[in-house]
Amino acid sequence: MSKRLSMMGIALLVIAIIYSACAGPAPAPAATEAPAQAAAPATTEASAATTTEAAAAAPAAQAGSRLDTVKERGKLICGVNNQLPGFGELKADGSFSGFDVDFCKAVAAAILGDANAVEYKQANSNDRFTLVKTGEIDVLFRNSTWTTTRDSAEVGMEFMPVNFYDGQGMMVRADSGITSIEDMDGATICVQSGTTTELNLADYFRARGLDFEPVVFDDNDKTLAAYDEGRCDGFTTDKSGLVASLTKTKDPAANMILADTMSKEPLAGAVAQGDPVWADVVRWAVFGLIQAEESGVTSANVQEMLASEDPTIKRLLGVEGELGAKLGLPNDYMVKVLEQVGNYGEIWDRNLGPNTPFKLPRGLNDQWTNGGLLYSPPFR
Ligand SMILES: N[C@@H](CCC(=O)N[C@@H](CS)C(=O)NCC(=O)O)C(=O)O
Repeated sequence: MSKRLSMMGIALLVIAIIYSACAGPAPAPAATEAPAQAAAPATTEASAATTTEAAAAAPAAQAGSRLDTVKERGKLICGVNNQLPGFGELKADGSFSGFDVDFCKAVAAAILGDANAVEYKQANSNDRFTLVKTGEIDVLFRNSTWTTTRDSAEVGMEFMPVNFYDGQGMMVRADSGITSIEDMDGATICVQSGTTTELNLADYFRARGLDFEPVVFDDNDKTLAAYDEGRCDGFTTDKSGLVASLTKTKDPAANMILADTMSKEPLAGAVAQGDPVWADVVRWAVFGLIQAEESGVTSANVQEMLASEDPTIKRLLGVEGELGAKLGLPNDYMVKVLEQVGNYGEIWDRNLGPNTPFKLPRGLNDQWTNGGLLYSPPFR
């Protein structure tokens, strides 16, 4: 009996050692989420505060929201792509342009009344979330897919409303005889690291019992160049990225994008977890762009619309109610955004629409009233 008890004692001791060994590293993930817990109950804070990162986060929480930092600084620091025509591109004159870039401008106009008050920082597929988390950038608008892991404490992103519903696709040479991914058993495929693309590729081929050989690079230009030089049978990325990249191939007509959609890629802006005031500002700037399109308010008619009798438009433009003030913004924040940047549809048309090389159909990125997925919660 006593032997059995002492065996139980040893077992309990072993469990305790294992538990404490496991408990040792546990604060690490908590620490990464520490800013998110700033306003959480004291018990959560207490455990997180045992870590250096949590301690470092404490003054930031006391200092207030990043909204104040941006106002004091007088400019927004926005992480964008530099290699993706139509979405985020660094031009020869040093300026950035594209669909995502215009969302940076909208947020700057909402807060500072000036769409040009933005410092752009190039964010690549491997450093983008670190830049957000360390606070080097205030917000990321860079064709980034909202996933569970990225949204979790581990990566620590707070995703904004989806600004582009995308899916992964495949580019192949037009004369390859390939008509669908099912024809690509044994293919070599150029793919970029640090992306959902790389993970989906493996899932998609494995699920269909197809073999492939990935050829991996750390940026889009290198990945595309390798494909264009004939080192790969296929080049895979988000379909938005394929359309943009096609324009950069030596002979766009010699390539084609297959119809297959390999994944869901809801692309969205992201801010760091733990600053709900900041997240709401960015979130309601994006929703404002979407609502304005639904309500028919544009850069051209926004001044006339100030006299609209439509209650949603009145609240959106700050003619009635205090919605801006509730967010820590001027009540007419959306007037500034719309005057200087336009609504979601105008941003789309300017960067991706019929008068651009991309001519993208709205598809899922149409308003819910037109059968798409764009849907702003009510402005009230
Ligand atoms: N949406 C995917 C893919 C994003 C991504 O990084 N795509 C590549 C290929 S289109 C890109 O933008 N590369 C630009 C660069 O390397 O700077 C993700 O969030 O992981």
